[in-house]
Amino acid sequence: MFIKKFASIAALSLGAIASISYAGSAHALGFSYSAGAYRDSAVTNQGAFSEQVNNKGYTTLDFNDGKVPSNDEVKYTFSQGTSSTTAYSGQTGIYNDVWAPSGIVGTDVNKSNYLAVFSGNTVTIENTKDKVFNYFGFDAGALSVGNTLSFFKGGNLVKEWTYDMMNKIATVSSSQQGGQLNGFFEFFSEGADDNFDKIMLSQNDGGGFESDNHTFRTGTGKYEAAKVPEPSVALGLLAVGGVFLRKRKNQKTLNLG
Ligand SMILES: [Ca+2]
Ligand SMILES: [Ca+2]
Repeated sequence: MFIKKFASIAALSLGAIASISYAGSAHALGFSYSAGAYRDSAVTNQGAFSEQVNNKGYTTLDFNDGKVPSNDEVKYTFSQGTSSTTAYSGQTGIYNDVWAPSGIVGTDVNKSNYLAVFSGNTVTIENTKDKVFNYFGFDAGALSVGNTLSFFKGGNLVKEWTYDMMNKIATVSSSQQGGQLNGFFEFFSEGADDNFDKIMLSQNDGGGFESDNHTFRTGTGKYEAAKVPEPSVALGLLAVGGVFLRKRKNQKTLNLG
């Protein structure tokens, strides 16, 4: 119990450090890490999702149909013009294999299709409405040296994240991936300066850059998360409900007695 509590406090502290250390630059695109959430608590084999996945105003693309995603808000392009639907070593594409980003614990193996990017083929994600995003979250996993995530606005680089930045705070280790780390990474604008209209996923080394469950929010200026009840508040309400139930039960016993 103590160890568990300590581990969660340590994870929280690391998250806080990550947010603070990147907040000093001119374009302070915020950054946070968590193990992620499930879209449906009964389905744990689709990777981790944003806490916001079921909230209005967010778009989540899960790659599950195996096709290159496109909708009226987001467009994906591959620099080589093509992508593979078959998983074999070193292929950029959309498919499933053991390197799929895991769920919120390493033993929740992701059996769904995901996006794999290898050296020589970059994936570009653009806002199709000529608007900007102020939030992007994704399940990244089996993190490898060379994983690079770049955010742009009007062709100018806003911020770049590298393997080193992501891997040092990730905590979800997958044994089927030889202990490589996974997790849900979120990037959010602090103001108009760091809104972004383009994201590039590239890989600058031998391994792959695997990700799943990309969540976007189109919006200008500072990112404001959708209001969801804090887990502690929900637990508090449950506890209060429990007290009332017990009181009523006691009352009933007394009356009967
Ligand atoms: Ca998927
Ligand atoms: Ca990898």
